[in-house]
Amino acid sequence: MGLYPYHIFTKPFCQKKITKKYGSEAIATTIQVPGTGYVHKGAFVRLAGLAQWTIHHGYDQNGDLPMFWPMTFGVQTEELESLEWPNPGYTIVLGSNLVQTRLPDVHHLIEAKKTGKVVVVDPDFCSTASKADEWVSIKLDTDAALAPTHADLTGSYKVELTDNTTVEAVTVFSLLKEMLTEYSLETVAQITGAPAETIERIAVEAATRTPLHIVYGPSNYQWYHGDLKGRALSLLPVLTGSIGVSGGGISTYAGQYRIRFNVSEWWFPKEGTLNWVPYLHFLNSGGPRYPEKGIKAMIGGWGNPFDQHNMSNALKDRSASGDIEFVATFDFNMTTTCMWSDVVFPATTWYENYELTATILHPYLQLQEPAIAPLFEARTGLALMRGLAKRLNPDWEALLYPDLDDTKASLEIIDLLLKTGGMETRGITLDMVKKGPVRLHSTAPDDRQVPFYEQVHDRVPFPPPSYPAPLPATARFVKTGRIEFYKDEDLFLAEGEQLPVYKPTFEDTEYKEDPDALTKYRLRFVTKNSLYRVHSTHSNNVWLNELQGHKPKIFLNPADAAERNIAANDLVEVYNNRGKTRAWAVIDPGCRQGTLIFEQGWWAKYLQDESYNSLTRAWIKPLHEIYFVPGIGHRRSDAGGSAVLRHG
Ligand SMILES: Nc1nc2c(c(=O)[nH]1)N[C@H]1C(S)=C(S)[C@@H](COP(=O)(O)OP(=O)(O)OC[C@H]3O[C@@H](n4cnc5c(=O)[nH]c(N)nc54)[C@H](O)[C@@H]3O)O[C@H]1N2
Ligand SMILES: Nc1nc2c(c(=O)[nH]1)N[C@H]1C(S)=C(S)[C@@H](COP(=O)(O)OP(=O)(O)OC[C@H]3O[C@@H](n4cnc5c(=O)[nH]c(N)nc54)[C@H](O)[C@@H]3O)O[C@H]1N2
Ligand SMILES: [Mo]
Repeated sequence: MGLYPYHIFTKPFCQKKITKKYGSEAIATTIQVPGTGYVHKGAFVRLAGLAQWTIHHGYDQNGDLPMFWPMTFGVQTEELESLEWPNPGYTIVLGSNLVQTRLPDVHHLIEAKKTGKVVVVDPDFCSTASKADEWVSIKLDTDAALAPTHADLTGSYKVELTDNTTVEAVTVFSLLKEMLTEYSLETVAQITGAPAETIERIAVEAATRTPLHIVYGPSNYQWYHGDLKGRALSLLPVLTGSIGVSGGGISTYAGQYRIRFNVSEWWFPKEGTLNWVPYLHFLNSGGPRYPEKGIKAMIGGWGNPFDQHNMSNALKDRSASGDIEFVATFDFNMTTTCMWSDVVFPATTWYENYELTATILHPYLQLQEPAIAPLFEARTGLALMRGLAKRLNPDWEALLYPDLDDTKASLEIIDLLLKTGGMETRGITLDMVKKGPVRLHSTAPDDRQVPFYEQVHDRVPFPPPSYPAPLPATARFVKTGRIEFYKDEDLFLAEGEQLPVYKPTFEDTEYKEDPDALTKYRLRFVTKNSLYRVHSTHSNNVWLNELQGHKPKIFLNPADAAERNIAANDLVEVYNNRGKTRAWAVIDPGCRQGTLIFEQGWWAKYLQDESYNSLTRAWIKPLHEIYFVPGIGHRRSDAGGSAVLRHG
């Protein structure tokens, strides 16, 4: 049957005990990003629904949710596929290190230099900057001020209302132009620290060499006001007519979130109910959907939250104090999270199981096939959920293919997903994916991944659907059915954010809480992704660690180093009010003054048990609470939640 042997459950999985004491929603599960595993991650979601556990979505857990998308376009996220990268006339990459973080695809970006131009805007001379036609260094978190405009859509009009009264209305563009008078070239140069001449020249080039493609990277939007930056940057492709066309638009390349077709049949059985709770509400022990008696048990896979997630120290403290009573982890590496777990379920790797994947850069369905049988006691996610269901409730077990072995059940589920996936999977069969990757269908010609093609060419109202949410759950974000740069809800007005303005870093968060932080801590800590790891995965790979001299590194500008008497290769401590970490110094003139860059992902055991994530803090921006639809299925239509950032 492929179920786990009983001895793995010897410390009894105490779901029954916790449920009795606190209710089933006190057990929280997480599956990280959906796109890399529709079958086994789906099994977790399915049982979570049946058992009525709480579930967290990877999108806000990681801070990867780009909030300008729902605010401006009414979708969760969109992007050009990498096959479109050679097509723009002009590409501006703002804070996305594609050479490292999209390594297998980046040759397509290099192609774009042949017929177009590639500009990288980044406070760091990162690998992508080194390959670009031009690098513009700006101060951290000032991108919103950079986004300029062109065009004329101004004017004021008399508009008759349904009650026959007449009001004077001005266009959004007029308001925007008025607001932009505050952002003269000189002011923008001063805010961003980039030369006025460069800003002006790039603005003219971008406007005249269309289609324009903006790549707005996760690290850049994972700031408190990342939504404002995204709303401002969206203006550029919109005003230059670069939306809905091949090679144009704005793209955000974070993790593999995008659910590319309807997964409801497998993920959301009608017998179940899912209680989606934002991960930050869990960290803050509160929020609109936080279970009344709290979250007392965690059961997770595909992640290492005790190193990798915001406020990992809070998680450790709560586990140590007994507030979190039980942690179970499903992994094939003995990570820091496994060390903190009561039970570790040995998981299969991608070489040992069947799985169906389809990711954001690649609109293809791909079948993972086992190269070897599972080693030792390793089992798949489906086997784990079947093992738990068998011991918990025969009714739940009955909905998890009890009569089939693990391989047969996995293939049956893939077949079901393909048959019920909707327009995107129409005509695609298991036999086809067994032969190789199969392109999903889209509404653009040749099934290409060109966001908003239908909206621009066929005048279909915004937004297109965002799986797995039903359309009304996201359509309510852009009530006009159009791209919205002006937001007139009360909260936007109260915050002065009805138009995309620039707001300085930390003023609404860190400095509000501790005004002294402004003078006490003068360096800004950025934790970028490493070439040698995917987050903390491969942290324990000795060959990759050898390439790094077995040393975690911190990069800083020569002037900042000199001021502090720091020499190359010194072991330094980085600290703030919340915590500290240590690393070896690299003196790097490419790193902008005032910025400190740590390559994240080292397990705690390589950092004397001190975590880079003890310095970070995720603040909840109130506006985000109303603009996030978590992974709700088509069977449910409510929504709510929040997005997060992780820096600062
Ligand atoms: N090798 C590798 N690849 C990965 C990952 C990995 O861990 N390792 N992780 C994957 C995942 S889940 C994600 S979310 C992505 C992350 O992908 P990226 O966002 O590309 O990753 P980072 O290296 O963190 O950041 C890119 C750049 O953003 C810059 N930056 C930071 N703040 C600002 C700002 O305010 N303005 C501007 N203009 N630039 C700024 C940094 O200096 C850095 O050079 O990568 C994915 N790919
Ligand atoms: N300071 C700081 N913190 C960050 C970030 C940052 O840039 N700076 N980035 C944030 C972002 S964008 C993200 S996406 C998160 C990522 O955070 P995590 O998702 O926690 O990423 P990893 O640390 O790589 O942990 C993935 C775990 O899944 C396991 N795994 C891999 N494949 C499988 C599988 O098929 N089955 C099972 N069962 N397990 C598997 C691996 O062994 C590994 O232990 O980190 C966030 N945290
Ligand atoms: Mo991510």
